[in-house]
Amino acid sequence: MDGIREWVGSARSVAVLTGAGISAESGIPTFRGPGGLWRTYRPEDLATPQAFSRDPKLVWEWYDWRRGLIARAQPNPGHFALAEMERRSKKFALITQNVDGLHDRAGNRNILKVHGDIWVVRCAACGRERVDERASIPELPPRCACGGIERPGVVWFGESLPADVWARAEQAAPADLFFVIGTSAVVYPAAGLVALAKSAGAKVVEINIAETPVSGLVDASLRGPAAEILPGLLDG
Ligand code: BJW
Ligand code: ZN
Repeated sequence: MDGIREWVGSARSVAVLTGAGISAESGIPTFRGPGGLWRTYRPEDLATPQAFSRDPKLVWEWYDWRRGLIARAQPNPGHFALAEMERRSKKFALITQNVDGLHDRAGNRNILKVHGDIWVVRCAACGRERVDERASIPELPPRCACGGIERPGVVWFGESLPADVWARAEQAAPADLFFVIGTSAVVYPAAGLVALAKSAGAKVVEINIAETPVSGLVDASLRGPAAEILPGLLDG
């Protein structure tokens, strides 16, 4: 821990990749692992463009349920520690796979949402986007002024990541210090940022309660809940 605290203190640039595990202690279910969403729901029924074309109402009901959960949740000490880390860093980028917006609510500024944002809705017909922060949308699926069906502004399997955001993530990853936090690191291309950072010479630190496919690649592994470990990296 002491060595990593020093890395945090001396790094000229820091990049962080987060996944669902950082929001677990805010009460938001992860995707994989015990209690994960994919234990109850099949990704292909809910998180693909094909699923949405087949049954937009079903997909929306699932997202509406998650919006309600997220609206009631609060950022946890892990999120707040990352906001503090950004304030203390000369150069900092927070690359997140999460769509929940808890990093924004904790106070981070340079956030790259590579899998989109659950509070954004986009017309599937004309592409118009709007922010809708209602915890529950009264009529599902919602419709655009053009008459088209709107969809959640998230990235589903088989879809490309937003090109501009992804380009900025690839630029930010080769920092002095790279944290990979609370992600199973199985979903690509996001998981590939870890190897990108490592091969560019970054010191890579993983924070996770369990081993992942990138554990063998990193310079240090901190095993435990992110909300407990992250605040400790800023002490002293
Ligand atoms: C804690 C903790 C605590 C718990 N403290 N830790 C090979 C075969 C088939 C497909 C592919 C393939 N290779 C690549 C692909 C494509 C596919 C992919 O990666 N598939 C693999 C799964 C096999 N990728 C894509 O399709 C991507 N697009 C793409 O590649 O475009 C190019 C393309 C275009 C056209 C055709 C083909 C390619 C898009 C991926 C989109 C992912 N979307 C989702 C849903 C987002 C919206 C929503 O939220 O509903 O993103 S899926 C889901 O997984 C979500 C997450 O962001 C993502 C990653 O999950 P994450 O965050 O890692 O969560 P978990 O649950 O997996 O892990 C939690 C971790 O936390 C665990 O490790 C725990 O131990 C830990 N943890 N509590 C610290 N307290
Ligand atoms: Zn429209």
